[in-house]
Amino acid sequence: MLTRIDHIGIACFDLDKTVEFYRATYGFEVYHSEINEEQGVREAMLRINGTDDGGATYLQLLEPVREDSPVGKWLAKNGEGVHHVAFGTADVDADAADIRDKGVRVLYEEPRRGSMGSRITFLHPKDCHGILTELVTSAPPAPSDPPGGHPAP
Ligand code: CMX
Ligand code: CO
Repeated sequence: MLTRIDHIGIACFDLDKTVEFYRATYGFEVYHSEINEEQGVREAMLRINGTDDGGATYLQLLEPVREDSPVGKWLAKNGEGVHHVAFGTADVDADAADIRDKGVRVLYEEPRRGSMGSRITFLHPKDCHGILTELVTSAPPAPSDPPGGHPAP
């Protein structure tokens, strides 16, 4: 069951400048950052709020590390903006299977590694009314994690 908006993925040309915009304009700080080579992105997660399923909602700022990556190709075509919407679930495998049975293309056979050790998959935007849609199961929280159920930065 999808229980929250986990994050909104936002494509940008310059991650550092975009992070600074969100900090200076709204006061949002970077909660976590990493390079995900497989996805071809350098990313910063800005934690916006906790959610009543024990998780949280983030903005995921994405800078491509390769021009031929999904975000690199999308930026070249569209410029900066909202790239995808991600829903959180306790069981990405079950939800992806259910959604595949409904005839929506799920892009990965098995979920892959996403931000902060999560497991992620994507639904094809052409089957989702133009929205590239991600499904996310967060990594289980470590005992030392702060409230919100996510690994510390
Ligand atoms: N949102 C909406 N539509 C999109 C889109 C997006 N983000 N990306 C591509 N499309 C559309 C294109 O506009 C194009 O439409 P038209 O045929 O009408 O022009 C069509 O989909 C095909 O686009 P493309 O540029 O040829 O791109 P590909 O088919 O090579 O790839 C996709 C599209 C969705 C398969 C690819 O982007 C993908 O695998 N995405 C999942 C992985 C990903 O996005 N990783 C980065 C984020 C990582 C993270 O969140 O952690
Ligand atoms: Co994402």
